[in-house]
Amino acid sequence: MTAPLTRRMHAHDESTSASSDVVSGLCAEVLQGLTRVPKTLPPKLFYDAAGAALFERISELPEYYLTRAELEVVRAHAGDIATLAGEQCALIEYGSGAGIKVGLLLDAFASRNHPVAAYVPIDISREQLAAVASRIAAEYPTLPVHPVCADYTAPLRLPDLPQRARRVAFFPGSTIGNFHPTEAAAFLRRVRRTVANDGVLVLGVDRRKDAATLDAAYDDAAGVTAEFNRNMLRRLNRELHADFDLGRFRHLAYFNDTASRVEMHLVSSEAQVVHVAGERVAFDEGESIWTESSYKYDRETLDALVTSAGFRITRLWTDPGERFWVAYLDAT
Ligand code: AVI
Repeated sequence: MTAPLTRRMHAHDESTSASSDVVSGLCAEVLQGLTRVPKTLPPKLFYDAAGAALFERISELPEYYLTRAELEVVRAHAGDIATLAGEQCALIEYGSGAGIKVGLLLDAFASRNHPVAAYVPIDISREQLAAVASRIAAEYPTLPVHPVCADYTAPLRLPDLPQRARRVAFFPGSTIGNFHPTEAAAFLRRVRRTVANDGVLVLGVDRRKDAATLDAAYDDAAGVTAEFNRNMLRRLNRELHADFDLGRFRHLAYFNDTASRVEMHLVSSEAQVVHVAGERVAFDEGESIWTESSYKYDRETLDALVTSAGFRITRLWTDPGERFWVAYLDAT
């Protein structure tokens, strides 16, 4: 008989234990970023409920190839991943989002008769996490699901997992690209400690390519990415009592070839003063808030990154258009 969801899903919430600390921590981080030169805001602020919905729309845009390209690779190679990883894996997904790709992996494990010992989705968006966890628990009735609501850019504690289970981390979507290289290495080292010596990381990585393709992917004709970017200010207005006038900030996205990253900014169209949590923040005309970087990797930079974190590339798969990689990394 199927265990009830409440028994199979042990929600582990890293963010409710001290929610006022979380808000004041966020406030301090925002104010620190807005008083820096250049001004910055952390990309994790994108993902309130409206931002998560806008990101879903982005992933369907004709210009935003990343999600489709990665899906092509996962569809083609989920079976290889399940074969390489073997039986009794605990699947830990960083940033579970809508949970489509992990479904392909779980199906591949099931079709090889490789039971999965546990599924641990980790996400900062509580609504999305709850939706994914209950959908996966309903679709895979024998699978123990342990959702963790947390900001995985910081160290976090995972629920206890079966001792014998091989830990397979899954970090899709090229979210690794949203970390600056030193932060990416530090994050991967934490993943490496989590998966331990016989562990695995399946990593989605966007490949370096021509600037025109990248510029279009982050500045779509329908303006959805611009809306996604500006939504961050809407969130600050609501949650930190800010008074940003969204009409006075323009979306800017471009490929910085030297740094191999797409940068997203919100540019102040005029000199203005904004208040955030009671503090005064002055902008010059044309001054920007740097909201996101999306690093694009080639083979050499990817190799250097994963090696520095204690992994090696065992398999590297790409889509037919050679735009995106899914890397199967073993712990060394
Ligand atoms: C989530 N992350 C990998 C996306 C990216 O492509 O960097 C976020 C995004 N930003 C603008 N469009 C999509």
